[in-house]
Amino acid sequence: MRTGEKCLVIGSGVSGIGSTGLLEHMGAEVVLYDSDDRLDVNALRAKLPAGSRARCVTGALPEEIIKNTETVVLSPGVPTDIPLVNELRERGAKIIGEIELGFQEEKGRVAAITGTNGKTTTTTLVGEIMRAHFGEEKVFVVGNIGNPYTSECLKTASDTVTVGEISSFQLETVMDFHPRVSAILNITPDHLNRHHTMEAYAAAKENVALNQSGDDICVLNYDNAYTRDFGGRCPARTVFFSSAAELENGYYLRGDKIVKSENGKARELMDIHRDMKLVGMCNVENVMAAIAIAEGMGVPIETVLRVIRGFHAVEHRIEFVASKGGVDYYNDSKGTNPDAAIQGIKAMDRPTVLIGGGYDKGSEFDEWIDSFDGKVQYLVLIGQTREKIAECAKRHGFDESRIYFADTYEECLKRCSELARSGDAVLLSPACASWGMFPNYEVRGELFKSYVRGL
Ligand code: UMA
Repeated sequence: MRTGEKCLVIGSGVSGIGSTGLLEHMGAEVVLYDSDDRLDVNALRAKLPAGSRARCVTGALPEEIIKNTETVVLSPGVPTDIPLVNELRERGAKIIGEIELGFQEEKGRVAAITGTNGKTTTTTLVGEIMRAHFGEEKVFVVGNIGNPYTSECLKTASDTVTVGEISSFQLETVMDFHPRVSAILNITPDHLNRHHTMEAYAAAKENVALNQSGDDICVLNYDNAYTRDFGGRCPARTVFFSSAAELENGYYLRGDKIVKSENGKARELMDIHRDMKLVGMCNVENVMAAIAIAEGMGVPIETVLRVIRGFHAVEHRIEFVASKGGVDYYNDSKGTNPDAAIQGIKAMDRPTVLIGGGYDKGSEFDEWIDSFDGKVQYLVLIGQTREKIAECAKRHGFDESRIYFADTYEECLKRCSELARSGDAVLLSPACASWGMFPNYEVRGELFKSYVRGL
């Protein structure tokens, strides 16, 4: 970054605030812009560090800024193909994302985790393992998990480790981003209204390994067609994990045991019931990926296994909330797409009242409904997608009289508590994003939990 370089940051959420602060530190002249004209410029300024000289603009972007901008830093939620970004690109501005900007100041080693589902659990677990080995103050956990990279990268040093949860939105705009170890946990349909095609979505995910070489490691899921196929093209040394196949080399599930195989010689590492507090096959896969990533980063296996033994579920991911009148309530607000929600329903081992619906990302719900497997007794639907889900459920033979609509989460919970019998589970696993009703899935999950506790 040149001193005085004219930079435009688009989006004034946490990523935009982090990017603006970092760019100013790098000596750039910054405009922080948000297209939402309801936002107050003074409120934006108040979010910036004291002494910031960034110009804040909301609503329409003046022509003189568009003309003078040399570098644009996009927040993850800003699509790369909107007219404004296209115009800036055509006029010769360099377009990067917030992760790329953060990486420009990275001085240590990076482990980057992407995938449609399991990112947050795996990233959190890998972060804990790294802290146990390298020390609390030597590890930074950043990215889609909610902590912008640009807010942490200046603290990195040659002996620190950054663990990043990196979304497809963030990977669309990387250029030099180069993790020592990367991982693609799985690729299934999601965010198609943003990426338009599965090919474009998968290509964005594959960018995590864009700058890796044979000296680096890419951890991939052998059971997922997209990631297995990528193994053949990936520039890094690939390490596979599998919950379904025995591998000559890699990590796999044999009965109840996770084993590590080297040239066909398998060594037992742990028992998934005795040594894991996490539930569900998705979490067995996350744990295998975390072991592969941590070993790839040089952590001794004893430390890895010790941390896994003590590790509990991440908030909002198949999280047990409370038992009320013999009914167990689970919060899986992080089930923001059908595939994630399939993992949620698979983890239930009893009759379940399922809460679904939310923002319409253009997903199809057929596979999710097929995965109900007779377990779902009632569907309580809410949000923009509720009719679409109800229609799909009926097409798949789900009894119409067992489908209910609700307008608010309060009403939803009331209905669930009436429908569930002692011994049942109530599961919030909506298969949809929370946007439109909530700013993010965390707020949705918190609200659900507060209503459950109040029952
Ligand atoms: N905006 C514009 N122009 C646009 C679009 C948006 O100005 O064309 C503005 C909005 O008005 C808003 C701001 O951009 O004020 C929001 O920016 P943002 O959506 O990038 O949100 P941030 O607060 O910066 O949060 C982002 C990630 N959000 C998204 O990817 C949508 C957070 O992931 C992430 O935790 C954070 O950066 C830190 O890295 C959330 C998410 O939902 C959790 N991720 C998706 C997912 O997990 O499925 C990918």
